Amino acid sequence: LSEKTYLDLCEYVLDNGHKKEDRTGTGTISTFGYQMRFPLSEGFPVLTTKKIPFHLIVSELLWFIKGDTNIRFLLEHNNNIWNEWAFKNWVESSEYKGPDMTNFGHRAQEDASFKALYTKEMEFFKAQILNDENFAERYGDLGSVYGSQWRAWKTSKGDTIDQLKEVIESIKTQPDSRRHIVSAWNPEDVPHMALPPCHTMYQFYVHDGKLSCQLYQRSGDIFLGVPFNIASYALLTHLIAHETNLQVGEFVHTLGDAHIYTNHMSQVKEQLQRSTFALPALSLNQQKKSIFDFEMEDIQLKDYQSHPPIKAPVAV
Ligand code: UFP
Repeated sequence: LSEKTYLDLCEYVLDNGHKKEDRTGTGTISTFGYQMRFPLSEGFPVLTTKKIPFHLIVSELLWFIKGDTNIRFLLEHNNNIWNEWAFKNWVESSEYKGPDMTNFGHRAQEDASFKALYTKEMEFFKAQILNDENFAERYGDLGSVYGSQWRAWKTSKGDTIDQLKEVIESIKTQPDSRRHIVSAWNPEDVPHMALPPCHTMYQFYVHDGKLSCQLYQRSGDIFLGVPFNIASYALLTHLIAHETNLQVGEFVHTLGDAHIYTNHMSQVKEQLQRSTFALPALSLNQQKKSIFDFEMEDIQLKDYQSHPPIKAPVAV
């Protein structure tokens, strides 16, 4: 059962995790090195023990696949998951004339009156990104994020490599290859990045007419991040299997620092009390062939039944 694989990870870290401080100052319990296997033919591995907003996973993945790095596309799809990174560019620019937003992430969690100010500035920022193309070009672009690493990796010669297109081509032409890899980790960029890639690389494997994918994730927030990451890479595997005329095999998820934040403990325990529902199925528009042509409405979950969401603070 796919979901049990995730719930086992939660239990494993609750039982074996050691206390570890982290960059955000929140504190975690953590273990190093953990692997999960999700047989994708058993159903689509989205959690049923809490509701996962699947549309956010779809729009974010389509954004990566397009090679887009501007949050405008995400906002057009009501997806706010990358807003803070772009907002930071704006409030740190000389063009910004509003109230001081230094350290806005922490302050919004701790101070209700600051949170009201911040929310107002963020709403203004989002409206500007959507309504003013020029503003969006100046402040909506996140630069080195997955879209550029996957589709336009910068080389020392000054040109770019489309890793995603090349890996799809190599799956089609040399399925047995052991080199079907997409890398997001660029040691030259890392020192200047606010968030170095969590999904450092992934590899595909073809056997018996089935496509499998393994992700190496250097750091995983087990309660909030990992459930999204599982669904996202499962979807990517389905899309690439669709384009390459293969069935889906397994998604193998390898975690480096696998941690539960100390302020997520009660939420994890609550979730572990819940029973699972049968996994939903994924339905892809069969008229579309290339993954580069897929749009939101071409990707649907059928019969997704789940328990309600569980709220938890994001570590910032
Ligand atoms: N994180 C995830 N999945 C993601 C993502 C971030 O779990 O897709 F982008 C979590 C892991 C960690 C934090 O808790 O975000 C990143 O912090 P750090 O760079 O210090 O590992």
